[in-house]
Amino acid sequence: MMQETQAPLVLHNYFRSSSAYRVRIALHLKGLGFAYAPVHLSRAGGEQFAPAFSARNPQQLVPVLSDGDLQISQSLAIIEYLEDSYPAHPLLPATPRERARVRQLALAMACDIHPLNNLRVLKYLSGPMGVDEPAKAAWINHWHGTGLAALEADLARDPRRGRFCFGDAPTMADCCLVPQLFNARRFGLDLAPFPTLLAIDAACQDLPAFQLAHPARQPDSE
Ligand SMILES: N[C@@H](CCC(=O)N[C@@H](CS)C(=O)NCC(=O)O)C(=O)O
Repeated sequence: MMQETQAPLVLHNYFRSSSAYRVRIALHLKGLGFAYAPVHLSRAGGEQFAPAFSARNPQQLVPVLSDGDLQISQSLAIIEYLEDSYPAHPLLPATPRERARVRQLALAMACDIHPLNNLRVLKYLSGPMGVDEPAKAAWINHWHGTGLAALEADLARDPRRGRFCFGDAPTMADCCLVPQLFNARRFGLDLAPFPTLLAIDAACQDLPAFQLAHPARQPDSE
């Protein structure tokens, strides 16, 4: 169900960006319409470095959400903004203790897994650092594997887990998990050691919001 917004929300993003994928899931879970503004991260040296985009986000990273004259970067700040502005279809649970738990899971992915395998880090490894392709692949899989193993151990024993990371409705943690697993698969990591994560991923993939947000469904998909 699409919801009217005061100013059209515009998501500056890239189909394969896992940070942008998080926000697309959140927008669709909340039923919010948005305009899709593609930013190609490698064409012409990377459109994130173009002056117009750098002015929007000096970090030169997607996603950025524009809401009228407001520009918000950082996917979790965007999701929290959506949560505060559009409380229907909540992505955080009700109590401080529960919200801390969901944020803990989301931040483990957004702060400790994703940044080590981000495009600019990989480009720096293969460029100035002179790392060859097998060593780069080992780096990617090491940091994905380490982070996902900790998440698996945590979620497997957690009684608060339900069909999703927290309970039986998707939260901000699931918005982060599905893109992170998409990335891990793309880089060829064997996910068999993470059955709990795979079960949650499967539950998410059943929901239209996650299907609509998938990289393959985006207008700039290649
Ligand atoms: N912590 C940021 C990370 C943003 C980020 O790293 N975006 C990546 C795509 S997933 C990007 O724009 N990379 C461009 C580059 O590395 O040059 C967030 O959660 O939004």
